[in-house]
Amino acid sequence: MSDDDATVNRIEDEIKARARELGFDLVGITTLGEVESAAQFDAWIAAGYAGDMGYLERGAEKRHDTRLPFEGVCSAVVVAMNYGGTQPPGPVARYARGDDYHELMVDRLNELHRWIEGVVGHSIRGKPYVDTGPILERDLAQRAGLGWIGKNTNLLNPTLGSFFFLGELLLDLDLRADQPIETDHCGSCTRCLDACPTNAFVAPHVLDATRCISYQTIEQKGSIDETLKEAIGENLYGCDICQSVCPWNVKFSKDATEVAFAPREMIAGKDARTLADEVISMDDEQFRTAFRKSPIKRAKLAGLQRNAIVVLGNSATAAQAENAEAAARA
Ligand code: B12
Ligand code: SF4
Ligand code: SF4
Repeated sequence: MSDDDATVNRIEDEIKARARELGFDLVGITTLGEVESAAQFDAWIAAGYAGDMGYLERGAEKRHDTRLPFEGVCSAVVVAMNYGGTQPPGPVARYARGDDYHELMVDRLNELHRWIEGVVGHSIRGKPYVDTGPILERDLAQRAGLGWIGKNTNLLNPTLGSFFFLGELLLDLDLRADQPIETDHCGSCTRCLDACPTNAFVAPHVLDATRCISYQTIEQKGSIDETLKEAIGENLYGCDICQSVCPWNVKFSKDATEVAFAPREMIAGKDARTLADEVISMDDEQFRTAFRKSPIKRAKLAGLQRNAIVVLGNSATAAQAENAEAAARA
């Protein structure tokens, strides 16, 4: 190994150590370039699985090559932040129970960027993204060695499961890439595919987003698909089912250490019926106060109330069924 190599290695190790100090749970480094799974992405769009998420198609070309979203960059520091898969199930997906992750992670990636500039002693072109750029983040994270893409399409890490956010700092700085995890550790397991209540997986690794509860309750702004209402069950906002059943999450999920991701009072420990009732009776001002800084703001009050009506309909049906069963037993 030359002296130059030793220096480069030291920088990478220091970057990773600093990223961990900033609260990131996983860190990997990769080079940018053509995206191996670009063809799968195109096929997915062509099949109509993106539904109304038109921004995915609009940014398709940039998603083919990770150098395109921000000109002049060649490496990425890819990070993951655990949001706590150990939390009990509930009507709100775990990722959305605390404060919004976008700004928090982007701020810290900016801090990492400034720190790297300090270490190398000159300014470096670069840009952080957390969900915010035309980048296939799971593909990039796989390439950076953070995990493998499970049959439920989530990125899974062998020591943390999949209940984490992804983000990346693109840089115009030559860095040595980590080795990707090439092995698919799903094996013959199909638990996620079998557990999905809306049958949203058309095949392993391929999700029809239009059937996904997460899409129905968060992304799409119209009415909820009639044929899916019952299967949505008590999921008021998002869905964790295909992750909760995953053996890697059952075994390796960890409590989140980031206080901003702790469930807010409005949500913590509430059952679906209680929370849906509260949402139904909210006005705009109460919604803004209850969900200040929360990812739930994305659905707006009208969207959340639309979901609450579905949940209440389903929990009424469930309660009626229980009563009917009890009456039949009496
Ligand atoms: C659009 C979107 C959605 C859509 C579509 C989801 C989907 N599976 O595509 C909806 C609204 C449904 C959604 C839901 C959720 N999302 Co989302 N979403 C995104 C977003 C913005 C883009 C994803 C995308 O481009 N999809 C297009 C498809 C084609 O890409 P893909 O699923 O990643 O598929 C790739 C691979 O699977 C591979 N591939 C295809 N076929 C095959 C076959 C084999 C054999 C292999 C190995 C690979 C492979 O190629 C594809 C292209 O690279 C990303 C952020 C980002 N910029 O990447 C977050 C992101 C993927 N979402 C995230 C989260 C947390 C969620 C939810 C868990 C939230 C929730 N609890 O409700 C659910 C999970 C649902 C699920 N099972 O995926 C995290 C995932 C973190 C992780 N550990 O993986 C991300 C990365 C956001 C972030 N920055 O943290 N999401
Ligand atoms: S998030 Fe829920 S609805 Fe979407 S694919 Fe997973 S289990 Fe199915
Ligand atoms: S449940 Fe099984 S098949 Fe699905 S992602 Fe986890 S290990 Fe893979």
